[in-house]
Amino acid sequence: MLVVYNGKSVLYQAPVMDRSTPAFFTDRVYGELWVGPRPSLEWTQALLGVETRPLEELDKLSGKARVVRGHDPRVEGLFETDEEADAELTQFLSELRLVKDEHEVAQLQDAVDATVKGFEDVVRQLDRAKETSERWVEGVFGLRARVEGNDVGYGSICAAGAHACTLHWTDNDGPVRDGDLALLDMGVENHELYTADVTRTLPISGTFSPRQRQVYDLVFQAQEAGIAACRAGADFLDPHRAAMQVLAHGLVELGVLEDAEAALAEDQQLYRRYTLHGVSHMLGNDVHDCAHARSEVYRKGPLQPGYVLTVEPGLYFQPDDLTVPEDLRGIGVRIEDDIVVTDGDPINLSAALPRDADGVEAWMAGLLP
Ligand SMILES: [Mn+2]
Repeated sequence: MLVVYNGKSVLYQAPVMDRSTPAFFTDRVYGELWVGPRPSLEWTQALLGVETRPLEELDKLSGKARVVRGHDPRVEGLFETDEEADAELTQFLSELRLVKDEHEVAQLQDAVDATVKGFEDVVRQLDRAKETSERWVEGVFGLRARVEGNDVGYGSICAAGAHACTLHWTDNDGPVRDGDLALLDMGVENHELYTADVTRTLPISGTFSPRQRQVYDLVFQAQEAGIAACRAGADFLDPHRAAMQVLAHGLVELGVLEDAEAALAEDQQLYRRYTLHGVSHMLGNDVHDCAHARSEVYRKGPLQPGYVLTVEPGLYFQPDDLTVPEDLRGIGVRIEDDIVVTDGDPINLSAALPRDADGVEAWMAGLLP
């Protein structure tokens, strides 16, 4: 636990419980017999450059403090706290993380690079997934995540066929069939715990059908518009607005909506039946980073250089939705990339994974068994 007092930081850490102490045998949380060797206080202090003291000294602290709640009830009980002041601290910490420095962007790139390898692994093993289920995809990606990084950053969504229309499909127990699409939303969390968040929607056979390609191209165009809108000074919501304009007009061409402008009207928003979610969230140590930042500095604020956010438009035609042409039902497409806002053009950290339909097919052709 980190305590900040008058600008000075002290880290409280459980001491080493080696053979010199009975806790070696008895402490299931820190005892080395149970969990293996752990860093000493001196080691942590040298690594982080922060004064480090034994955890039990925490009990000597008391008085008024602000506490990040929800982690350790014992710590919450040590101090006189105020709910509003605590919430303010959590919010402050979230807002400190909005702008990423060079090191953090490099960490996110590292997480994305491992994620790209994971997607390649999955395509190489699509034949095994066809013999088994979506779980093969989840497992293959999870292997890469554990070997290259710390873990997956969030439960992988491996959604073949109509499962793509379930936004958080994580059961991943369905069949993987030629002719269907597979919507794969997966990200590696690297060793410094920064996570990627990438989605590709792949034709399982390696080739889009004409109708699938129509939907895919539309989502791609929407994403292009969204990424182009990721400019410093623009509203955080501008990428969303740009993508929704494209999707609403495209839905008319697909025969789903009759009038794009009417559908986009503030009191109508009919397109949302098929777009379902916002296009962007911040990315960092958490997949939905900075979640406690005030709305006026995050969702309703401007984009700033150093922001890293996702751009992830999608279209989802539920298999039982009678408002869409029959041949679209059960198709779900999302394309998601991780974008850095700069003083100039946005940088796509996940550009190594092709996004356009031709690029995806060519990339798959080079990997499929
Ligand atoms: Mn996302």
